[in-house]
Amino acid sequence: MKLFHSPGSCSQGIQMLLDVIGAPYELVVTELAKGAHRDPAYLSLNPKGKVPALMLPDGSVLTEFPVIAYWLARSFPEANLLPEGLDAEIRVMELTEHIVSGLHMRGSVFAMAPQKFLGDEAAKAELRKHGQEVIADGFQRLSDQLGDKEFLFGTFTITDAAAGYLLSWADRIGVERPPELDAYYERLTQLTGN
Ligand SMILES: N[C@@H](CCC(=O)N[C@@H](CS)C(=O)NCC(=O)O)C(=O)O
Repeated sequence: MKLFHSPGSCSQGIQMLLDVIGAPYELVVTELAKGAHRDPAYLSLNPKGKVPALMLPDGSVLTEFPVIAYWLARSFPEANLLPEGLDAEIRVMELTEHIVSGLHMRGSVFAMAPQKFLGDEAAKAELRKHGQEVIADGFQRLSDQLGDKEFLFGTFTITDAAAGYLLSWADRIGVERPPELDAYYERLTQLTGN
């Protein structure tokens, strides 16, 4: 497998899953800051021009965080990245999807990069504030879900990898991580060679 990864981006969550699984993989650094995701060679692999992308052993390329994470979990069942049974599994998918599509795409992107959407300074500040509110609310939801468990669903699942990258952005987003998530976040950072 080859992971197309930009350090500090959401692809760090897929890197975490690969490290937890322990299967061999190659890390292909695709730095967003250098525009590597817009390189024609990269676009020929992933026309969406985003990371993460995972090249599978058969040479095909998988994109979209929840989908890559699900593929990894199902392909390496011994890593126990999903709970047993449909009812438990869909709760993991539900929160993973919320973190990626809701909190990341509709919260952190607005808070960290309002200039992608608007030029006017006041409008940008308004959008940043909206993104920060989405994230503050989301962090609280993660805290409620965690409770006194070690990971969001008890044992480590793909949802924790998504939560890990989002929590790593707290400073850049400008929202404080709730202190009750500190030990959990620290636990997550131990899991990856990032
Ligand atoms: N829906 C995608 C989102 C991926 C995404 O937004 N990745 C960001 C990095 S965290 C990216 O590649 N941004 C580059 C860009 O939008 O130009 C997924 O789930 O993988």
